[in-house]
Amino acid sequence: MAQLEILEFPDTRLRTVAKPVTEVDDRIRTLAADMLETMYAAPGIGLAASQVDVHERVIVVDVSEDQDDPHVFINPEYEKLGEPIEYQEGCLSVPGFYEVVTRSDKIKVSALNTKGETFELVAEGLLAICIQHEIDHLDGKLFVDYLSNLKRTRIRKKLEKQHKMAVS
Ligand code: QAP
Ligand code: CO
Repeated sequence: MAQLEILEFPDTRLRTVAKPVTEVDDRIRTLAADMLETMYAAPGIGLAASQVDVHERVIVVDVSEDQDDPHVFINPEYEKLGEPIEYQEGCLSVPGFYEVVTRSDKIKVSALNTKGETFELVAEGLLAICIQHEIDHLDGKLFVDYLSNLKRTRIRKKLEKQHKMAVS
């Protein structure tokens, strides 16, 4: 197991559209395990492969209180079932910033598990929100894209300044 480095906004690599996984093999299982380790260490509730500079369609999520309910979704797709809900989101790639985003409060997800089997899951509440946030990453999209240009620019400038401070 290994902890992976997380890319931070406005890194343009976060804009890469991830490719479908063609075979769920040990390489993908190791990636998922390393992503879970990285997410738990942060700590966070969700992480997409895009955030660790691997542009393949894998996400991990655990919204449980005790961080003991890991979910891995490979090639995930979803259908909206519920009502729009507003929730204050954060992101490991946008550290220190939290803003309200509107998403569906219920979704039906289909994906492959780490054995390469197809499964379906109806997710509600925070789990549904988090899965939608992570699938956005696979499409090169970040929660800051839903904010006003003014808010997004402010966040970008603050993070760019921090990144400059960190290397100098
Ligand atoms: C996505 O985000 C999410 O700013 C997962 O300093 C979050 O795990 C979906 C984190 C909220 C829905 C609702 C953020 C950790 C973790 C930070 C995360 C930070 C340290 C974010
Ligand atoms: Co995120």
